[in-house]
Amino acid sequence: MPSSKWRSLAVVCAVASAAASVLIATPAHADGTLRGHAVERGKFIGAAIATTPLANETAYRNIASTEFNQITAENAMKWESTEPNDNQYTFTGADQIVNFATQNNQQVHGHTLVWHSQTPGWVQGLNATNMRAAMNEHIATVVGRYANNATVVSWDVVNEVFDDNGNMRQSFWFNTLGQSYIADAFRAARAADPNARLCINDYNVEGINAKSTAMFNLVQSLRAQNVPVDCVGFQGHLAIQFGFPNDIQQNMQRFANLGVQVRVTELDVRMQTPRTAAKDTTQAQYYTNVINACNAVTACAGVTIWGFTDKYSWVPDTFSGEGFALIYDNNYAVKPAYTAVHNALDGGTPTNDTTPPTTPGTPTASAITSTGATL
Ligand code: G2I
Repeated sequence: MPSSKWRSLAVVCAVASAAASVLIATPAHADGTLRGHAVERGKFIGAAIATTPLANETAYRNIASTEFNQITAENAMKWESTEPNDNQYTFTGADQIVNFATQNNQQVHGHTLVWHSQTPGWVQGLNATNMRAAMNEHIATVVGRYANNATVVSWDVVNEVFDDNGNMRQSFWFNTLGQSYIADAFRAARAADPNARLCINDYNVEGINAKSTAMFNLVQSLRAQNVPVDCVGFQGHLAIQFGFPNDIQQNMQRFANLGVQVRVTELDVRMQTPRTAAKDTTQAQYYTNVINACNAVTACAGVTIWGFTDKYSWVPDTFSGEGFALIYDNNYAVKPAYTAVHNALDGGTPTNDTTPPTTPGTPTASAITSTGATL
């Protein structure tokens, strides 16, 4: 299903891939950015970006622009940010993210349209008729704003619709509108931007369990009813003390077999404090495992990390006594987890290869196709 947005990505990838293929001539696995190696694989590597450090810190901007080819707004596109009052829209933060991405040849995944959290009280108190109208109008306005913007390619249409047991979450959306709000939201998003890829997103669905099976059944059912669900997002908020979901690849593949794209949307791997070298090693292995799983599933478009520096991670604010979940430390130094992501994308293991680089030749034509690289 070609679209202007998806075609434009193919061009981006072809250009970036040509540049990246020059990098291959440098010492094996020793350098290259995450995004360079991701493009070679036809995948994206992304980060959630916060608007305040983006505006204020050069180091933050430099890493955000050079290492990642995909961005998700950590908070700036949520309902409370974009429509804090009924029909009063503010796109300052959202536009800041989108403009940064455009300048840096990155693509934006819109997060998120319909969620029980970070949605203003005025929405939560509406009656059913007015709530459904407000939801449809919000989606039409927010998605519509970027419908002709080639940078914004996909949306989390609904977020976290299940509770931890895999039942429908008893949110104000569900309690007021019933389950039909989910199909309505997807249809409204498709109407607002026929070319955007539309995702359902949740946490604790990385492995095969009751919740991911409920997600599987819902996606299958929605698609059987021609509801335009294009993609499933596995958030990937992992913790080393809980073990790794070793069936993540198998789980992603069963969704892929439904015909949807899959992606890891909010990856981080927290640990209990204090941080130790041993915990860093375990954390790095988790990052490796996730990237390897995405690499192994053709329908996996890429992996987005939920931030990149521990300095701005949401984890310590939410989980007392836990942290250090990301791939750069508080001072923007790379951690073993960075090297893990790098090498898993690069496809090799670290070597001490000191062979001088060969003279770069003419880059070969990119093998990336629009299908293989579709975000
Ligand atoms: O909770 C982790 C993520 C789970 N999946 C959906 C994501 O959207 C969610 O992201 C987090 C952000 O990383 C936090 O930054 O969502 C939180 C809200 O549920 C965000 O936290 C909020 C704080 O609660 C607010 O106090 C703060 O004003 O961030 C706001 C902006 O810094």
